[in-house]
Parts: sequence; structure tokens; C-alpha cells
Amino acid sequence: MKINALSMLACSAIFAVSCTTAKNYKINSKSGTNTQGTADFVQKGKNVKMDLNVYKLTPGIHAVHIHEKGDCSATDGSSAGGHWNPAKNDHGKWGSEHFHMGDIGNLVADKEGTARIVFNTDKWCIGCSDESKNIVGKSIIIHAGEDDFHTQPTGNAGGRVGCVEIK
Ligand SMILES: [Cu+2]
Ligand SMILES: [Zn+2]
Repeated sequence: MKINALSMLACSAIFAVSCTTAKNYKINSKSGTNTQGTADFVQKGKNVKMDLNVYKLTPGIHAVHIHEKGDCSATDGSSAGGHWNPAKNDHGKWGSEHFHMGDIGNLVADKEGTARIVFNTDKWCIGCSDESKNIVGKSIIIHAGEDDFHTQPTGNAGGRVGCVEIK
């Protein structure tokens, strides 16, 4: 932890413009599915880019969120808790009048079950000290169904078919 804190400090104080942090993960299948794929994160300056590549989904629309706990241990993914929501907002569509910090939205799997979403934001950081922005210690959840951006507090997205612990 000490090394993390030091490298973070060096990043923000000295290399603010050129600092890059990258994290790469494999997606864990959940709820008896065969979900596979990768989740890659890169922070450059204040921008975080997430590149999610998912395989072996059922064709169609699948919700993707950041959930509040970095724990994928439960077979149904329930150990990841609810949506990451540090500002205590209502669930909704990213960029609309109200949404959770984890409300990434939906991805669309083609007839082969392959889906990709690239997401850029300056509202997140990778391992910074601002816990209202820090995605480390959270998880990505991919759902069986579509986020309706309306039903509270989950978007009625159904079961959890994939999980990534962001460490
Ligand atoms: Cu979710
Ligand atoms: Zn939400």
C-alpha cells in the first residue's frame, strides 16, 4: 500500500501530464454461464478509458455497471454488492439528470455473443485518493439483461453473468 501511495503522489505531483496507469483483467463467468473476455483500463492525466471485450454472451443487450465491492466470489456475483453510488444518486442513464457513478450503460452482443464497449470519463480515477472517483476496490458486473435506466436501484438488468474485480 505504501508503494501505491508513493507512486500515486509521484504521478499527480510530478508527472501530472504524462502519467499513465494501466490495468488489465480477465472476466470471470458467473451464474453458470460461459462469459469470457477482458477488461482494460488506462488512465492518462484525468481521463480513464475502459475497453471491455466480452465473448460467449447471449445475443442482445446486456447491462454493464461498476458495483461497489471488489468481490466476485459468489457464484451469482451477488458478493459485488449494489451499484457503485458514492454521491447517493438515483439509478439512471450516464450523463442524464441522475445516475450512479457505476452506471456505464448497455453493451450489445452480436449473434456470435461478442460485444465491446469503450468508455471514456474524467469522473473516475485509477487508485487516486478521492474515493468518490476511485474505481480500485470495485467490480465490473455484466448482466443477463438490459438496463432500462429507470427501475430503482438496479435498472432491472437481471442476473449477473460476468464479474471483474478491479484491484
Ligand atoms: Cu449491475
Ligand atoms: Zn445504477
